Amino acid sequence: MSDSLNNESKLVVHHLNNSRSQRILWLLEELEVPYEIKKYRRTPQLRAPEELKAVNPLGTAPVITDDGVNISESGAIVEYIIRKYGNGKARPPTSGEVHDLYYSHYAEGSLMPLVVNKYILSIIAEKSPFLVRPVINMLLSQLSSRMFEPRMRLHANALEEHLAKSSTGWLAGGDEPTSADYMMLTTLEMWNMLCPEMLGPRVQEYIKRSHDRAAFQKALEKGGEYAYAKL
Ligand SMILES: N[C@@H](CCC(=O)N[C@@H](CS)C(=O)NCC(=O)O)C(=O)O
Repeated sequence: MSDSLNNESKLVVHHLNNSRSQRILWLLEELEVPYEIKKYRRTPQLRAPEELKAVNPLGTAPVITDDGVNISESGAIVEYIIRKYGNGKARPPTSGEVHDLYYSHYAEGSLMPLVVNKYILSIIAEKSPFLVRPVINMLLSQLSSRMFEPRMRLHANALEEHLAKSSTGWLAGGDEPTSADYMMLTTLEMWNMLCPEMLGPRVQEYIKRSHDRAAFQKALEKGGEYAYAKL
């Protein structure tokens, strides 16, 4: 978080194509909070452009600017927006408060690193020099099947079991998505793009349920390029 001289009155979302900032657009659409989007495009190396460093020294998205202050880290942004603009919405039922807290942190804390590491393994194989590719592929495939896949299976089973207990299909068991869902959807979308066969039917339905929401579709329309969902 950093101070800035931005005096715009409307909340600004610094949005990077094909990125986690899509979850912030979805949240703002659900809450019907007025906002502006400042769009940034990934470089050919898939990095965020340098100018994002003007609002976040780490140069990553999402970032929002509200009341002249820049806030980064999607978990912090989701919590900030719900507290300040939620107006009673996106609140879990009392019985789901602990789940809401858990999944809000688990999404970036435990699950995303696993998904990102699996993704990195897949691109190392693709980008390695042609002659050594078969050897690298073999090593990476062993690493993946011994280290990553058993762990991902544990996560996939735990998620299926949790969703089986939710009568509404949302992670905190309320009638509407809460912080847990805004945080988890993006992580699950990325996993689903990488190896959908590892995700169970309840998680697949969960992704579809989220994508079918009018607010999600509106956010998709406004945000532009997003490889993880269809308009
Ligand atoms: N844990 C951070 C992760 C931020 C992050 O890594 N964002 C990615 C987009 S999904 C990014 O900006 N990557 C571009 C880069 O690192 O150059 C969050 O949830 O906000």
